Amino acid sequence: MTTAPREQQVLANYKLPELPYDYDSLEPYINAEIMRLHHSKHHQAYVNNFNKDLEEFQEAARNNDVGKMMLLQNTIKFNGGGHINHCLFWTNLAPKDQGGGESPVGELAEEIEREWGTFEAFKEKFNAIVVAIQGSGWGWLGFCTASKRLMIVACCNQDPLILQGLIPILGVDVWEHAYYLQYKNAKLEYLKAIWEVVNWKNVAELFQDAKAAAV
Ligand code: MN3
Repeated sequence: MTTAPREQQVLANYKLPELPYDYDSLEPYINAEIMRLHHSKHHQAYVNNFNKDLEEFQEAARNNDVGKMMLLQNTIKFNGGGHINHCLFWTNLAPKDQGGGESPVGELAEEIEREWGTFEAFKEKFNAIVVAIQGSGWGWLGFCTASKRLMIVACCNQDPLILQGLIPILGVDVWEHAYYLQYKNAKLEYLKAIWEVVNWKNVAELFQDAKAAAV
């Protein structure tokens, strides 16, 4: 296999990001076993497969193999989506002693109240939409670039929210690997618990970035 000049290569060197906290630091809401497996095994697998997909895509592009390039689209969406979704998820969470679970303030809090009345009503609505996902997926709070409003959206598999015209600011992983070892079939209990470790400071920063990007 000949190697293309560097500038012609798709970057296929995505890496698993370090967690900004310890695996056991979200307990008792998410236990250390889940966090260790989720980060070091599941997310790592998305990273590895995404890099492999991109290498194959590059090879297909070099060979002008359009059929192969199109066939790779779904797996790139799946593994690349898995990578970017998890990167966001880790930063959306924080241990209690790093501000996890503290209610949003300022502009983001005002926007949530404008859309859903109260923060409590927002969480209930979010949980109701997300618990209804059939099979694997994600619950999102996203900023719609067209309406310039916040929306709660449920997505299947690893489908990135950006494909629906929304910039994600908070993602909640509702694949079974995210909760089953601790919560078993009680998905709603997991969803109720996760608010205790949401890093609203991070979500507020992403909200500001999304507004700036959508101008
Ligand atoms: Mn996951």
